[in-house]
Amino acid sequence: MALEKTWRWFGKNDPIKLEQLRQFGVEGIVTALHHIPVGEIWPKEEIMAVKHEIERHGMRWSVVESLPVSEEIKICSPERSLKVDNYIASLRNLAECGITTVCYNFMPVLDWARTDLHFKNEFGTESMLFDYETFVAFDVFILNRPGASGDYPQETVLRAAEIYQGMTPEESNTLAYNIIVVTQGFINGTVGNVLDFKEVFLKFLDRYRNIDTEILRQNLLAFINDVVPVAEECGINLCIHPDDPPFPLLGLPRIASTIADFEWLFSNCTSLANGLTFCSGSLSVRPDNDLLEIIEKFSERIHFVHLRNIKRSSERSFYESAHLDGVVDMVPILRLLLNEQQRRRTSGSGDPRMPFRPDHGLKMLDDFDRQSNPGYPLIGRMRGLVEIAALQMGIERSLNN
Ligand code: DNO
Repeated sequence: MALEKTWRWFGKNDPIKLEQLRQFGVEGIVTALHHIPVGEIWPKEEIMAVKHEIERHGMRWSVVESLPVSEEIKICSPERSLKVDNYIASLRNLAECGITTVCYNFMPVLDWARTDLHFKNEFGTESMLFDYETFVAFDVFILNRPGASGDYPQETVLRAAEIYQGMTPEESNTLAYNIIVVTQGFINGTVGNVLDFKEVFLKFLDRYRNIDTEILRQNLLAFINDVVPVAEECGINLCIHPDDPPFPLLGLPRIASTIADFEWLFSNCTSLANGLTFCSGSLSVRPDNDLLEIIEKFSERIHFVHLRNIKRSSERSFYESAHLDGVVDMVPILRLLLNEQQRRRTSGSGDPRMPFRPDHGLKMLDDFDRQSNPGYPLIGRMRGLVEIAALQMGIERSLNN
């Protein structure tokens, strides 16, 4: 027994090719129809084309990551109902094609954030870093978001000012471009690769002017109430991805960061089709998130697993580390997940595949010679996949002996 070994693949343009993946044991693919603009319907023929391509290489399309939720749904604008209808149509199409695990997130505007995409680790590897004060420098001094400095304690703003003063104009432009365009672009970012990306971004942020935590929660719940009954009817498991990082940024609310957030979401809609993507890397950034408690509380609704590790550099700052080396102890996490898989197998209730993917990876060895999306190198992720697979086997054997 083991969690299904999956791999995020970005489609035909991904420099890492499907034919390479079976070589090191990948069983399932995690992907999306990246070429379809957010909010439009995913047609069945296009889903089938990708599915066949994956199957031709001896794997299965295990998980959709992500079927993105349009900003119109998150802010509940007048186009909301059209976007929800489209979302539902895509879900039905996916189900008809036999793809039944769908990950999404409900983060306003930015899907995830890092301030350094080339952080040098010891021994010559590279990963991504999020430095809170540098992010504040971006928000307050580079983006010049109106009212931004009032969203942070004064000492944080002062420290951010020092950081900003130490940057060249080129460095500050790269920081903004990385946050708004580079880290978002390959996963269907909100702001395209346009010259005035900062202005466009500010406009998107401004649409949340009157949206606080409570309103965003109500908008999420309205979305869940619309789509979960359909998902349930057609056998789809939806799974929300936690906020990354799991605290408010840019004056925007965050509602999928803590155990309390998930308790709220799952108690307001108890269907198991209303599920969770357990992401160890995102959740562990907050020391007050007890990852084992999260698994234990929500185990039957964990439909997808992201395994990744971090090291904290200060209170809200962290960098990504090797999968088995960091604040996340993978051993008890895997033990609980394997227990849940066993429960599903013996009880016959719930999908027993429990797909996991090595989320992100260190850039290492000839990853430096190969183009890849930030966080998604070949060798570093392969190392994570293999380490986690081997660890599971060890846990499994020790449990059974
Ligand atoms: C980045 C990812 C995110 C994640 C989405 C899920 O590498 O962790 O893009 O896939 O937030 O909806």
